Amino acid sequence: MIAGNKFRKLSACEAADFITDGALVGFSGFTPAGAAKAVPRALAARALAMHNRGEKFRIRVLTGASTGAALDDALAEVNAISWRAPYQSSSALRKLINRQETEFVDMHLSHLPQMVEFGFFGNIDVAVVEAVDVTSDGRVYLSTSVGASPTFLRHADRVIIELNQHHSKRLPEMHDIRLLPLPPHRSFIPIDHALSRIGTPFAEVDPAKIIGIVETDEPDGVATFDAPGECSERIADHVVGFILQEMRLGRIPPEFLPLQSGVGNVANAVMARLGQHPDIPPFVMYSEVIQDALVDLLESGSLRGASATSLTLSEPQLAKVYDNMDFFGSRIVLRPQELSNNPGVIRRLGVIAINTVLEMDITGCANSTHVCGGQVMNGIGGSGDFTRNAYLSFLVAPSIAKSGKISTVVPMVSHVDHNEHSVQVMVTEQGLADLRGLGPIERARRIIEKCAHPMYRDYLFEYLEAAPMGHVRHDLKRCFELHQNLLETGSMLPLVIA
Ligand code: 0RQ
Repeated sequence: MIAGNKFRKLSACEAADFITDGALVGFSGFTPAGAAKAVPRALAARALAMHNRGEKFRIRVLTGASTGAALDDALAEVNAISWRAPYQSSSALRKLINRQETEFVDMHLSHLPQMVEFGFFGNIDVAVVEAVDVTSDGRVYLSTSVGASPTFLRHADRVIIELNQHHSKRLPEMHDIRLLPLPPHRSFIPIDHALSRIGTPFAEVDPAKIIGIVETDEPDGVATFDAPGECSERIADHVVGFILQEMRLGRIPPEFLPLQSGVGNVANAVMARLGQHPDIPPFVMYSEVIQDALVDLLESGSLRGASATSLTLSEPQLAKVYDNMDFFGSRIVLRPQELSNNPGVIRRLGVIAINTVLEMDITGCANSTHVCGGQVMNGIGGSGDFTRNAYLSFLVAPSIAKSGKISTVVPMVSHVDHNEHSVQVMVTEQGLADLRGLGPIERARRIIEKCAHPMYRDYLFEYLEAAPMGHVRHDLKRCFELHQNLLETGSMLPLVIA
C-alpha cells in the first residue's frame, strides 16, 4: 500500500499483465509531458518476448497527442501497436504507419475526448495514467499534462496509475479540469478569459476501477530547443511586423489578444521575438503546449499567463518552474484538450494562432501532415482547431526544404489539412501574404510573390498564367508536376537545382 491511498502497489510488469492482446488502451500524455512511461515500456518488453515465442500481441493505443520514448517509440519498435490515434511524432511508429502495419487515425485534438465519450472508438479496456497523487475516493492529481486523461479515466473499464515522484506535488495548482456533458445537454463553457478557472484541480475516477499503482521516478524527457536559425528569425520578424501593423490599424485591440503557437523552433522563435518587442503589450496565451520560451517570458513579465493542456518543458526550465511554484502556479492553467483546443472558446477569446505546415499552395490550402500526399509526418495535431477558429491565423514554413530540392509553395498541396476558407495569412522567410479579402487569382499572385523562394517563382507564375481560365485556375494535368519530379528525380525542379 502507498501512504495516503488504499490501492495495491504493482510492479510495471504486473500492471502490464492486465493488458491483453487487442485491448484498447488510453494512455496519458500530450507530447512527452505527462506520458505514461513504466507500463508501456513493460508492455513493449512483454510484446517482444511473446513475439519471439511466436505469439500475437498488439494493442490499440489512444493518447492525448504525441508521447515520449517509453510509449510510442518503445511499443512501435517491437511492432506492438495495431491502431493509433490521434497524433504521433515517433520515427519508429511513422515507419509502421507508412508501411500500413499500424492503422493511424489522424484527427483534430479537440475532437478526441468527445469521440471517446460518444463511444465512436468502442470500449476502452484499460487507462494508464501518470499522476502525482491519487486519493482513496478517486481523485487523480495529474502530472505535466491533462490531455484526454480525465476522459480515459471516466470511460476505461480498468485503470492503472503511474505515480511519478519526479514531479512537484504542487503541479495540481495549475490544473483546471472539467468534462463536457453529452449533447444536447452541453451548455455555455464559462471561459471568458484565457486564465479563467472553471473546474477542479483533479480528475475523477471510480476507485473500484483502479487495479493498482505503479511507482515511478522519471523525467518526461523533453528535448531542449536549438537556438533559432536565420530562417526562423526571419519568419518571426514577418509575423511580428504584421501584428504591429494590425495593432496600428486598430484591428488588434490595445490590450492585445491571446496567442497560440504550435510546437517547434519557428514557433519558439516567434514567441521569443514577440516577448522582447517593446511595442507589444504584456499578453496571455490560449494554446495547447507551453514550451521553453514561455517560462522566460513569464519571468520577464511580457507574458502575463498561459493556458494550455501540457507543460512541455526541458528539465532545466521545468526545474525553474518547480523551484518557484508560488510565482508560476497561478500563471499557468492546464486544461483538458477539449477545452484548451475548443473551437467555441478559441473564437470567443479571439485567439491569434501561429502554426507550422509542410507545404502551402497558391490557392491558400495547406498541408501539415503528408509528404507527397502519402507519407505521414506527425499529424494535424491542434493546428486545425486553432487555424479554423482563430481571430487571426498564420501558417508558416520555410520556403524550401532539403536544400532547395523541395519548394513548400506548390500549385496544389498533395494533401489538404487546412483549406482556403480557414487560412488567413501565409508566411515564409521570403515574406508574408495576407489573404484576407482576396479572390483566388489575387491570392495566388500574392502567395507566389511574397512566399515562394525565388528559385520557384517563375515556375509558379508560369503555371498560373498557363492554367485554364476559371474562378480558380488549375491545370489538373500539371498541378502535381513538382511532386512527380521530386518522386522521380529527388528534386522538384531538377534542371534549376542542378
Ligand atoms: O525533415 O527532419 O529530415 O530535416 O520535414 O520540418 O522544417 O524541421 O519543421 O520540425 O517544425 O515540423 C509541419 C511537420 C513541421 C510540424 C511540421 C521536412 C524537413 C524536415 C520537419 P528532416 P522542419 P518542424 C500544435 C501544432 C502539425 C501539427 C501542428 C507538424 C521535416 O510543425 O507536425 O501544427 N505540424 N501542431 O526537411 C517534404 C515538404 C517538407 C518536408 C518540410 N514540403 N516536403 N519534406 N519537410 N517541408 C501542437 C500540437 O499539436 C502538439
